[in-house]
Amino acid sequence: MTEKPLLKALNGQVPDRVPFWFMRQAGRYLPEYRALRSERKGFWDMVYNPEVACEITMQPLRRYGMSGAILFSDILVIPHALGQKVEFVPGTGPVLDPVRDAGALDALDPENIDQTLSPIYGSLKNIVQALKDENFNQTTLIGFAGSPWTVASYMAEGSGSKDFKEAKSLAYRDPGLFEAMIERVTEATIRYLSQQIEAGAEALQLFDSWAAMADAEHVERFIIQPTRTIRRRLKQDYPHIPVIGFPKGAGPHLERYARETEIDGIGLDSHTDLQTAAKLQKICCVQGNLDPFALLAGGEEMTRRADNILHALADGPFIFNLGHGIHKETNPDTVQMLVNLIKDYR
Ligand code: 1CP
Repeated sequence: MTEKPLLKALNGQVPDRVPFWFMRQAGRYLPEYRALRSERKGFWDMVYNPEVACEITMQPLRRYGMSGAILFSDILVIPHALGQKVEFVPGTGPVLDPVRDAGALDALDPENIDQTLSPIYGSLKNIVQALKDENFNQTTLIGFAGSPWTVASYMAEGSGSKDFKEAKSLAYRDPGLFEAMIERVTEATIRYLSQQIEAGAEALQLFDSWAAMADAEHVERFIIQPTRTIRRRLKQDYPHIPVIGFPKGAGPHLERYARETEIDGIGLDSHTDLQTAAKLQKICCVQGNLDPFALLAGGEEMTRRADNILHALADGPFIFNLGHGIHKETNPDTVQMLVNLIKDYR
């Protein structure tokens, strides 16, 4: 069996060292990322370039030696590979041609996604080699995708949004159409994640960044059910590959999510108190949940909170992470202080 700390934790054990990684650990807070970014034509030009994506994935590891290396890519590659127009507009974020009717949905083709996605499988192969070459033999390669709910929300909305009014309206106005969209994304996601495993991913995370928008019924139908479908189908072919679910903002539904999706680890946002986290730890491995703004601020408040998290959770199956992605103005030296604190715990 494997000895990598992050995989041990996902397997329900307590590793010798506390495993850690940070959402958005590769990104704009790192000067080396900004330097590389300024040389590229755009975001897709980095995501679909296996050399560049590998280099960006490796950048934070060289500084901090995380237990997890997360593939550099984006959750919106799935709509893009399905044939939807997706652009990253500087200063605005992602812009998509919205899918809100049967005609637009029928144009999306889950059979041909590998054509677009194959460079990403190349990135994973490169990362496997780079981890070997640079002696990161305790580091776990994490592949990922967005959850169907979050991805379908971007697809229907056509952009990021504060309230995803268009996507939510569609889910109520035409639940059949919305469900068909979720099903298409689910199929594409299973295929995509299977290929990521074939290319070297050792663990997977499903980002459900907009889980908080779903009402209780939608949580069941559009979040828990499709997540369980993904988990079960992957388990059939790849029983040893663990899956972390990150249902951000799912508060009152966390326990049901953890039990009913059959995932191996649950990513917790910073709203989750540590007693709740400790209860969830009886169901599966927990991951989280320092507020990225506490990391941005640094200092004593950050230290105290990180210590509290470690003392509450690190003696069970646990992966230290943030409650959401690193803020782009975070000082890399503060990240180093946090890393030292985690490494000193055990
Ligand atoms: O440099 C830039 O301008 C691009 C910024 C950027 C980066 C660094 C985007 C655009 N995506 C990424 C990489 C990325 N995205 C990773 C890489 C691995 C790592 O964590 O280091 C991952 C896992 C994602 C996942 C992702 N993309 C999510 C889920 C996680 C989260 O933050 O909630 C979401 C919601 C997206 C959509 C997206 N992509 C990019 C932006 C700015 C957004 C958010 C758009 C919005 O809702 O306004």
